[in-house]
Amino acid sequence: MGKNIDHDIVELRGSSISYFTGKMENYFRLKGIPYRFKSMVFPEEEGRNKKALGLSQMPTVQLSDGRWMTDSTKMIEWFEDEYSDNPIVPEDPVQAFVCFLLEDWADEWWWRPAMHYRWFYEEGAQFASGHLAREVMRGLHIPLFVKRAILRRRQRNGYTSGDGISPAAVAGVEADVAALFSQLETIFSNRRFLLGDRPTLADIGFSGPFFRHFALDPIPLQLLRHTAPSTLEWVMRLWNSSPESLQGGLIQGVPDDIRALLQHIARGYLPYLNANVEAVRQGKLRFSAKVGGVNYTRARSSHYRVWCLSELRSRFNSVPQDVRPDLQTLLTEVGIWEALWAQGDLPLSEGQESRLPFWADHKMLQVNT
Ligand SMILES: N[C@@H](CCC(=O)N[C@@H](CS)C(=O)NCC(=O)O)C(=O)O
Repeated sequence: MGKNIDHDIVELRGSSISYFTGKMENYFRLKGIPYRFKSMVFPEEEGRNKKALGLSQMPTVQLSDGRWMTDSTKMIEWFEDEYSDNPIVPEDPVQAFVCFLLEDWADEWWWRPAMHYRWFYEEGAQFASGHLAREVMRGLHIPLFVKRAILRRRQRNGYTSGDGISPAAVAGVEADVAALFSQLETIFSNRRFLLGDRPTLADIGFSGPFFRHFALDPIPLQLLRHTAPSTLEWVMRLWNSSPESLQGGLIQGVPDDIRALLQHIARGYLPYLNANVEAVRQGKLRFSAKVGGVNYTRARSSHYRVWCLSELRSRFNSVPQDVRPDLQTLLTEVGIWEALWAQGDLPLSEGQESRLPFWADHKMLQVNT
């Protein structure tokens, strides 16, 4: 298997209902990388995470030589290099770029609606607070109902109502999710995976919002059953995949149903990324912006997501010269090109995130509460 010499088992720490932990599990299963899952327990592990990685977030991976890693995107990139058989990034550089874009969108845009469905609705909050209180807060000796209350408040303040989803934005956020479900349903009614008969990085990216949120939390799961059953099947098809699944073929080029997803990115995620850049440039901890027709109020600004935009730009710049004009045409047609470069120089700190996956400079969301 590629460069890896001893195939030692890796340890994955996180929560059994966490977005990015689920994404890593889908990846490890697909690639046949042996891993052992362990629940992260707070507050014990927080100090160690900060010391080893610069911050404490889920999941972390510990290699058999003792090194700690974080950030699902950069961890996957690292493992792809180590386990180079059956790569999950397509060979076609245009499709590869589309995969990086879809993965980033899945990670950074769908996170908030996923948290919304989990924590805004009583059914979701009951389930998730009970589960997390017992799983990751089991070391804390306070009553269960107090743990649950702490969790609800923390998650709502940090990720839903406290991250831009005022009551007036709820309908718009949910309509955005419904539009995604409908677009994916069109794709999965025709194909097994996003780009054909085998999973790619784009499918792994979308396992983040789907596997441990939309297809697990009571309200979105009900929506999926009734409005997007083929998408629900895809969630489990991906989970049930193995290295053999990576033998299937891919479609040619970028078909209309994938272009529709790119247009969706152009409507919401890119305007949001640019508004976030502006806020970080001005040193604002929070910002309000209307994107995709939805008014987000007092959303948290994120240094990490400035770096996400710069990563997308670097990805474009590393596409072979002869392919760039075609990719630029595609991105222009779907409305992404201009937005990708609209902000000029980005407000990044020196070498920001350059040590990932072994050291992180910024948490996904800036801590400011
Ligand atoms: N970009 C990171 C994001 C990881 C992340 O945000 N994880 C969430 C849980 S799924 C977390 O730990 N958030 C920090 C917190 O809630 O304190 C990745 O890809 O791994």
